[in-house]
Amino acid sequence: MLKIKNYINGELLKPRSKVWLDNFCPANGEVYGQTPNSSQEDVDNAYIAAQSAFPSWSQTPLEERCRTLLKIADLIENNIDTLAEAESIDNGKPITLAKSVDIPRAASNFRFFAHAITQFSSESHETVGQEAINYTLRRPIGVVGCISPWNLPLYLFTWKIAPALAAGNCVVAKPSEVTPVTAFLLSKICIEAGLPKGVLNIVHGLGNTTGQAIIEHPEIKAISFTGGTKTGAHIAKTAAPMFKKLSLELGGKNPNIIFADCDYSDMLNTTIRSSFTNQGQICLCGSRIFVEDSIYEKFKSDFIQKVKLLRVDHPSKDLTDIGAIVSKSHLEKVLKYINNAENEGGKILFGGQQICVEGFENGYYMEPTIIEVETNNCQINQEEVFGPVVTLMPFKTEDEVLQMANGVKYGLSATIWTNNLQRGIRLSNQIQAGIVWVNTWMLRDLRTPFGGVKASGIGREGGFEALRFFTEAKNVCIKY
Ligand code: TXE
Repeated sequence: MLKIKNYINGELLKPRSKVWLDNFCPANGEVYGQTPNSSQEDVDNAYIAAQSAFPSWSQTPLEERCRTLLKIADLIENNIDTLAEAESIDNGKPITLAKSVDIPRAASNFRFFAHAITQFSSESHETVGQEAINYTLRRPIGVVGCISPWNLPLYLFTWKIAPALAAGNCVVAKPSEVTPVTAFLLSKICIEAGLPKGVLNIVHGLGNTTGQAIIEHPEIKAISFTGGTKTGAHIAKTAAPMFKKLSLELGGKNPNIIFADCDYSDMLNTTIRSSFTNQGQICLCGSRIFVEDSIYEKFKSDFIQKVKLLRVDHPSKDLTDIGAIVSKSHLEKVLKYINNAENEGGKILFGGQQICVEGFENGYYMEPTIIEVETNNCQINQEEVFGPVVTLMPFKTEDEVLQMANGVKYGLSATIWTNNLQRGIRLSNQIQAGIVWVNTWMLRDLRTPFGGVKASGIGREGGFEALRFFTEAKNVCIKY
């Protein structure tokens, strides 16, 4: 049985706590590994290692830092098959997705930030009339904490770690206890790449034990977190009295707004992806679909036809479109939302049920689900379900759809389908979201700011935004 270890001070260690958690495979419901539930002592040890590594790592010439991070990227790529298989087994996502998206992106994260740090610069200001010049130093913070979720395990873990390390920080990181395996494999890769000991430390465990110890640690000066909004609020409350820097990427309830003048087939194919990729467990999924009434009935029928063709099956099969939901408790949560939606007057147009996949009867499978709703003010349109579930609703005017798009507590992303450029720009300007896609979805350029407004979080990741987060600005003023 796979036994995961912490990565502290360059070594793979059992938890001091001696407490282990079972690791379930969502595709068959079986326990196939154990992961540490690390205690405060383990986190303290990780901190001490990071703190001792900091003076040297923060002073390492950029070229050398860059070279080490590029080596990690290369090793991720060289191990793509192993990592993709591990991710698929641990998370339930189709292996084809892990191989084409998750793992390549993890390598890109390291490669991108390895280069970005060599191009990062700060400002200088001449104070005219006072004979003074100011310049800004961008210094690494010290030891920072990175906490990531289970939906895109290695992808999001590295999205935080890579900029933190590139900027010269040392890191105490915790992946989700639900999907710890690729983070463990990354520890081995870091050892092979020759990352100096203590620069990155990975501690495994539950949110309320290991995670809590990280956010409460008085010397871990910044926390980059992706996960649920409730957890984000708890982290903010805990960290505020210690004045920690926070970057919180939280939930979403994103609108997918479809106008009659769009490129219909592109919209239809992309809407299948934006609804159900990764079993709908991506914070960017467009879970509220609003369709202009003149094409509503046509869209409804075409969309149902296409969704019927999606194959729910074991994640290891090449033809699987929808794999297993990440955990039993999450599957139950998603099914409960569907049940409540029906009780609230939602009409299930397709799906809604748990599925039994032959040979894997204890796996956590469910049908892709389409629910027609009559109002945006219902639970299924207001709360993040985070599963293969979308709602449909017609709209008549731009104003009406804008009200509904903004009529939720979240503000992560939005998609607009129209060939009317003015309308696309007008709506993009008014939608309350950190990211707006017009005529596409999840097209990512790693240089762009990534994050949300309202209950979707604070701060931005990506590009120089991430490097700014992981550094402190210091102004030096010289009178000459
Ligand atoms: O997330 P948690 P959960 C949403 C989605 C999902 C809901 C809950 O709606 O249904 O959140 O999912 C760590 N101190 N998203 O409960 O708990 C935890 O161990 C420090 C959206 O799985 O927020 C894990 O590593 N850390 C999302 C990480 O937080 C703590 C992705 C995320 O887990 C902690 C995932 C604590 N007290 C879920 N408690 C997105 N934005 O993409 C938990 N953690």
